[in-house]
Amino acid sequence: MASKSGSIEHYDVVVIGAGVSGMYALQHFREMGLSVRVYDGASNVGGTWWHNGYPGARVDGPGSPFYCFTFTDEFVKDWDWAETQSKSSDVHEYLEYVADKLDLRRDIQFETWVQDAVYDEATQRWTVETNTGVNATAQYLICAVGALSKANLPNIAGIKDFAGECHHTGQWPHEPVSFEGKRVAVIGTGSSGIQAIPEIAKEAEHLTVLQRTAQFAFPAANREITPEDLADARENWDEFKAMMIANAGGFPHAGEMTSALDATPEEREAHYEKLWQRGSFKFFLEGYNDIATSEEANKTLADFVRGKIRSIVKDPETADKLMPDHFVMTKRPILEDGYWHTYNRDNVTLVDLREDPIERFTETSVITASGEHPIDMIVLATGYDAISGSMLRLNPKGRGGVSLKERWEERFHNYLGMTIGGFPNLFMIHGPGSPGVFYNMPLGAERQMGWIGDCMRHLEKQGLGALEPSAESEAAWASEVSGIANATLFPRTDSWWTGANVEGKPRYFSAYLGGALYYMRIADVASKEYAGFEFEEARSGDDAKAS
Ligand code: N01
Repeated sequence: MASKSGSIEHYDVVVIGAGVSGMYALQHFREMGLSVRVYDGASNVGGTWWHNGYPGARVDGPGSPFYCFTFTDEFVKDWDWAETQSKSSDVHEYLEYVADKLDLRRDIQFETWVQDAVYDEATQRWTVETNTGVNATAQYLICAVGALSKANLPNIAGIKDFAGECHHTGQWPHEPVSFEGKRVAVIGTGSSGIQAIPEIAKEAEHLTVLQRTAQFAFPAANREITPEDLADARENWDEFKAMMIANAGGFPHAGEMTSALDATPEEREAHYEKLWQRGSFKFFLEGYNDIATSEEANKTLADFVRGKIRSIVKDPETADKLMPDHFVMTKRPILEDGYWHTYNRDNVTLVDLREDPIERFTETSVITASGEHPIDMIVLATGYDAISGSMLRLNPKGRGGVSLKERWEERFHNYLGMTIGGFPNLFMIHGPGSPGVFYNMPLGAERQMGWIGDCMRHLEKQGLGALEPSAESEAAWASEVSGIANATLFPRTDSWWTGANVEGKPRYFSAYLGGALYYMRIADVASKEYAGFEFEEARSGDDAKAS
């Protein structure tokens, strides 16, 4: 039950973040009969979908209608998706609809930034302090803080002196941003940049793309969702759901089971061409099974895509600059809608920063080694301090006042991607050590929350007050995560998956790449009475709250 003593409110569960995961956390723990309070610094639900309103922002994955909550059939039956790669604003509308349907807002405090979260060993409770002066305690702290929410802002000489508008894609203003008649520079050619660049180019007087790493991008093949598609999804929802649960990425696809190297070059070319024409994530969900594990197989697909780029981009020098040279798929695969064609426009210049690095910004320009580019606006599509960054920004203090920054100085220690030794009763959603960004995120959040809820019930039934992983189970989990990753090509490329995009960050591949295996592993731990955890007897709840 929620209660109040002085200026402190008491709950069973405090959730930080009202994005997709935090929204579901609220619903799930409410259904369990627990008192829940959610805090979010934004003024609305949606998390990443609230902040990413940049031009061209869309679900860049297999998309609608399968990027959604699945815990009730009601939303599937009720909600009409418009396109397969839904616009950011459409996903946000869906999330608002869900928030209204479930009356979530009454338990969410918006515009409230959690400044600190401290564990009290005597009471076995977390205390959170917010910037509004509202403080709360809870037995459980759910960190639904987002895997991609802490912006990576580049520290480039003179950037602070730039006098024009400067926007990061992940902190996009809610007021309209006009590019008309402006000379715009975009830094970054990841998913956000590649979505934004074609849209900005259509409106701006001139667009200068400042590219550090050339990327592979595949046709998004966005299209309208027909009434037949929706009827099919609704009528066969149970079947689709079962496929999503069985699939490694949480989407309704049956994977290809053959090696690229078993096909003849002609067969391979025909297969790749078919997948290219179909677009979306077909290459990853229905492509050959060894693209991410065999250098030789990887090269067949990488060469195919490089050939496509050359065939679309008319100027050979520009095409040369756009040639990616890493293993395809080992940076987050990107979907594009007109990106390659954008370089055929007269108002677009590509600067390859590897050959022509940025020296500095001035009030009105960016100066690279080869000369000065006058600009009126900067768009920073420079990504995120991903996966661990938002947890470290929160920097909770666990047993003995040890901060997460101290605990994670060299490695993001965790068990099952959800719990951290020394931080009892704290659960991360989509954190390091979990499939997180490699899985359909709403579905992943539902499945993690289901496990966490069962774990809380277990504690209650056993009269236990706190749990945390042992050092041995954290070490074993780290080896399991690394063992799976090291069997692939992923760790061999610098990416935000490996932490290489943020200076000083521990450099290793921290996501669990085993797909559906992850959910079997966590279920197995639960079935073995939460093996790998250490428990403490519960102290009296009332005493705990009062002290
Ligand atoms: O960020 P990124 P993003 N100087 O890190 C460059 C998800 N997402 O926002 O590759 C110059 O991928 C950096 O260069 P490099 C999706 O999972 C989802 O685009 O590090 N350049 C890179 O080109 C995605 O993967 C959706 O050498 C600098 C770019 O900036 C993830 O979010 C939409 C630089 C950053 O690319 C992140 O994508 C969009 C510097 N100092 C994104 N610093 C939807 O589903 C960085 N770069 C809607």
